[in-house]
Amino acid sequence: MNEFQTRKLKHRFALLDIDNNGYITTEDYHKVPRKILAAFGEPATSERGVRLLGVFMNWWEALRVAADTSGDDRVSPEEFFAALGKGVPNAEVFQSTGGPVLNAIVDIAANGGDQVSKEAFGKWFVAMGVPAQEANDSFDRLDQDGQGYLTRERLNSAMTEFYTSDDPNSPGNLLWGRF
Ligand SMILES: [Ca+2]
Ligand SMILES: [Ca+2]
Repeated sequence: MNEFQTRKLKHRFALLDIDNNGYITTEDYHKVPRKILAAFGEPATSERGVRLLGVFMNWWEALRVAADTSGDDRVSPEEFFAALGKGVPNAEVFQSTGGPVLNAIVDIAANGGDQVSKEAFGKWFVAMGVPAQEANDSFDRLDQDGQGYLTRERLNSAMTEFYTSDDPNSPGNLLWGRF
């Protein structure tokens, strides 16, 4: 990994470790979707709520299988970097579970539509641990034509960029804020 990739994965790890105990565990993956549901006032028992909790658990399971080589049911920074630092094939594994997560969140954030407003984007990313100002700046970078909303497709391409691009200034690399 080059210096940029290392910084990026450290940043991503820190956000995924939402309870800040130094490891990514199932607890983090319990907390984040519940924070998102709370931000949007969506019940955990609604169809969308149940789906969100489910896709987060699938994501955790995929990450655990791919990264937890020590088998202690927690992913250390070293394990995370080893699993995701191998390049694009691993990024694709991560995306294959990230895609359903993105769709489940957009269904809530866009209230069944396809357009995520700046306010909704802010609620979403703040719930994931990004500072509010960083989330605002990230939205503005992604909304290149100033439409005031981001489509599912735009968000998906930004996420792909995050996991595959080495351009430090690409909007996708700054999706979760500056690092
Ligand atoms: Ca943690
Ligand atoms: Ca481990």
